Amino acid sequence: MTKGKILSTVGGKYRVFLGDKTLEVKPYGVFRYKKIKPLVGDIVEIDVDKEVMISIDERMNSLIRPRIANLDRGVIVQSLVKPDFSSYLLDKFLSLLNYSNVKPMIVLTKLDLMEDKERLKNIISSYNNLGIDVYPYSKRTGEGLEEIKRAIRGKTIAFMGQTGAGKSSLINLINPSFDREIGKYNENVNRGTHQTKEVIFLPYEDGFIADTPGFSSLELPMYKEELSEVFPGYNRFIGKCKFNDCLHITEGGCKIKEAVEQGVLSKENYDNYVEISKEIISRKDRIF
Ligand SMILES: Nc1nc2c(ncn2[C@@H]2O[C@H](COP(=O)(O)OP(=O)(O)OP(=O)(O)O)[C@@H](O)[C@H]2O)c(=O)[nH]1
Ligand SMILES: [Mg+2]
Ligand SMILES: [Zn+2]
Repeated sequence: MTKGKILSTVGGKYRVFLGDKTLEVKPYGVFRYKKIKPLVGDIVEIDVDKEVMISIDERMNSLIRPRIANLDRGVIVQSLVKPDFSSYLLDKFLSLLNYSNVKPMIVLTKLDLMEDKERLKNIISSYNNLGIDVYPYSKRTGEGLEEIKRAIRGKTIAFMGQTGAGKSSLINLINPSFDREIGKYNENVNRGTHQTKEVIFLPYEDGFIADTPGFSSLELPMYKEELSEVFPGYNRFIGKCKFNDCLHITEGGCKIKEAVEQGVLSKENYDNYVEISKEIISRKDRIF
């Protein structure tokens, strides 16, 4: 028996990386019966002769969007301009990563188009304050590229985020032989064109980089109570508010609201929190 990593899916089969080669395998028949669904990123045991996947190792973590498993880092790729930077969307992605036990990292693309340097400084410092590394970069000038390469070397990471943000472009700069297809930015609807359609891992320097399909919106698959704990920066307040089930909105004795008033937590992010929380409440029936 041999172990490998699922790089991608191809018409019901899975492409498994074995170090020196890749092999396309089918899942073992019993998988369907047991409703076991392999994910890209899974470490699996295979029978090389029969070209069959026999078992899946326990996952370190997994995401539902993009559908992927076993990440050392989820790298949120967000553009500064075209589409315009949105802390609301970024806070949503960060909440999803926290919820899924995936450590985040942020790449800000299209630095060449960003004129408001003060805003850029504020964005970087507000996320650095939460202990999250932020890498501004430009495809046009190459600024920031080496820092990103250094940060991901040897790790298993996925680039994820808005369509048109520049995930595939960045992957091509990291290694031109990856040859990912690049989309356009559509000026009429202010977003990308969903160029990348599949989740795929690319082996890179003792690690793996995943390219993933971009999204234009994201529904968080969690309850408002869960959001109140996984929203970026809020987990260290667990158990500190007056009420144990505090949602940090209307309650008195709320340590998060206090921290926002004192400027310890950002007001912009808190406003996003309230907005996302409302969204979850209004959508709950559809998701669960
Ligand atoms: N000016 C500028 N344009 C960029 C930069 N990065 C990417 N782009 C452009 O943004 C557009 C979208 O790039 P992609 O790499 O296809 O974006 P993506 O995130 O992979 O998009 P999806 O596959 O749809 O999710 C292309 O026209 C790129 O040339 C950058 O740093 N600066
Ligand atoms: Mg792409
Ligand atoms: Zn509270």
